[in-house]
Amino acid sequence: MTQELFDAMKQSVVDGDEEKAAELAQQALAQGIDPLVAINDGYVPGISYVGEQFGAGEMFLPDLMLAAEAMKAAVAVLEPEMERRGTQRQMLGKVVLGTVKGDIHEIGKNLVATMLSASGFEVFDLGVDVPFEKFAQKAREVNADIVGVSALLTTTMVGQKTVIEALDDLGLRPQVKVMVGGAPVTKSWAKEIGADGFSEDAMGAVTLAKKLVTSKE
Ligand code: B1M
Repeated sequence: MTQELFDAMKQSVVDGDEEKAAELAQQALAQGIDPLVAINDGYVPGISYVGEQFGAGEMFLPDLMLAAEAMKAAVAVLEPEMERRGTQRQMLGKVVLGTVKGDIHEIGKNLVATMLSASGFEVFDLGVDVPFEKFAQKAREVNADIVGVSALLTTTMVGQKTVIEALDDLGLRPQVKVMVGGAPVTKSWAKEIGADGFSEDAMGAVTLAKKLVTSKE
């Protein structure tokens, strides 16, 4: 039964059907399904499939855009419940987060923001296509504990290194920790650029952020 729902979720993203995607998200909530499980087991397989087809030249940019809109519509329905589940919490730290300059992929970054915020972090989400220095300026302004930089393109992930340099320029390292993520980002890349950590997904980002603030104490 649940698998049928997950299959329909995947299909709604593949079809780029915003309305259906949102309706299925409502159904998942009504059935008491954990919203993050619905995202990971229902919608992510859909967007991953579309990404593969796009990479193989079988689907095109408009398909990718429609799929992304459907996925966003579903996440928008699930987000309040994700936040609600994180209500009994203490403030763990401040995170400045964004997708690096030249890159407009926001779905994964938004999920990371939601999960961090639901887990007790105060998140300053700078959005997408964020200039390198803006991460550093915001970190100084809000006295951030962590700066999180997302990148989905092999051409933009080098910008993660530039953000670290911008933090260095303002004398904010190593006090302000840096975590990086996004589909092409690896542990060895994080190490190479001097980041404090990398995570493959939104839950991992929460675990990592908790570790990073603890290491500061
Ligand atoms: Co783009 N795109 N895209 N795209 N797109 C990819 C990334 C691509 C792999 C598709 C492919 O070719 N197979 C490819 C990149 C190739 C490469 O560089 N290696 C690609 C390309 C080429 C492009 C364009 C250049 C296409 C073109 O115009 N010719 C263009 C670039 C635009 C730009 O940014 N300048 C482009 C545009 C777009 C859309 C606008 C159409 C749309 C984004 C819409 C939006 O975000 N509002 C889009 C989409 C949807 C994708 C795919 C299909 C899906 C991305 C996504 O949302 N995944 C993607 C293929 C793929 O990844 N399978 C693709 C779901 C999301 C939940 O996962 O974002 O990985 P993800 O986030 C995860 C983790 O990575 C991690 O946690 C998240 C949650 O689990 N994570 C972090 C992410 N950030 C983190 C930060 C952290 C920690 C963890 O700490 C700070």
